[in-house]
Amino acid sequence: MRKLKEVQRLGLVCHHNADPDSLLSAEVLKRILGRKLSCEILILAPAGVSSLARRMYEAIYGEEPLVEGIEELMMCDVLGLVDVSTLEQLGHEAKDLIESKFRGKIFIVDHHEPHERTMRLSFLNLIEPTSKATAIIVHRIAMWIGVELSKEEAEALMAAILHDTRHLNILDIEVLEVMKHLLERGADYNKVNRLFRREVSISERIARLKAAQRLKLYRVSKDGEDLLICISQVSAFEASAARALIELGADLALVIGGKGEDVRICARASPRFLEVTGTSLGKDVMMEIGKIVGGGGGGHDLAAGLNVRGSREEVLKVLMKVLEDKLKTRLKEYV
Ligand SMILES: [Mn+2]
Repeated sequence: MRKLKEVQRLGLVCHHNADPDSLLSAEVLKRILGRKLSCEILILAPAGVSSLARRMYEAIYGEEPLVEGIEELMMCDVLGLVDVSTLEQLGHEAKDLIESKFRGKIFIVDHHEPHERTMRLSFLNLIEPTSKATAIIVHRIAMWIGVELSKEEAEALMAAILHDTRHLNILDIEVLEVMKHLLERGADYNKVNRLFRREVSISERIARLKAAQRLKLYRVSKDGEDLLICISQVSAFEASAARALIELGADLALVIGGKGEDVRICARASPRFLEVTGTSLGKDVMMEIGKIVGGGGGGHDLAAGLNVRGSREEVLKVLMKVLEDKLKTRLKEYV
């Protein structure tokens, strides 16, 4: 604190595509230090802020986050790295700048395993790898310097903790104690929890329901295991529709979408599908279809897609053929 008293401009730096733990911890740190220091304090996100963090910030503070980039970083005398463990996480430009101009003018507030190279640049390390979120360390700083958290600050730290602990899936006594204190400070748990939920639009929900209504179901036996395959069609939101069919119980969901001659296939599989068949949707299914019908197809084992110009009927035929070859069985509709 003594060292910070002489600072004119302090920059709190968030990591690349800043998540809620980085952005909201930095914001609360800014506000609590602001009550003890007279310097200007800025939030810097030289490599951007995630949309989730931005949305949460807006819901808690009722305004857009004020974050600055590299130009403002240059103008600071001291930097605090928040939830940042390596300078690589800040992008080239910021990394080079910090290494050349901020030696000994950095402090770190973080819960990742400390990196020698970053620590060599800093005059103060508040690093606690056993803590489940940087927000926990910021909470501790508030207690040390004797600052009372406002309701908004308590909610911001709570959102950060829920994010990093995956809704308290990762838990220890420290998390529970901090959560208890945040509730006592007036944080609304239900409200914070709701911030993680994405509103699904009416058209997306209609697409999901239509996909269920129009689906063709196939039951396939493979090495004594039964697999359920669903094929359906929508005009939009095919990825969301395919995910919905997996949630309904399909092992493999293939949803065809797109307008007119532009045909898109979206495929999703359960981990069980990959286990039983050894078939990767990206490599074995979509790329194969792509070889026959042209177009760009690919993806991962459990999620893949294909874009092609043609007719839905033709693409559907090829799709069935490739699947039958891969699964070494004929697909007959289950009624
Ligand atoms: Mn974190």
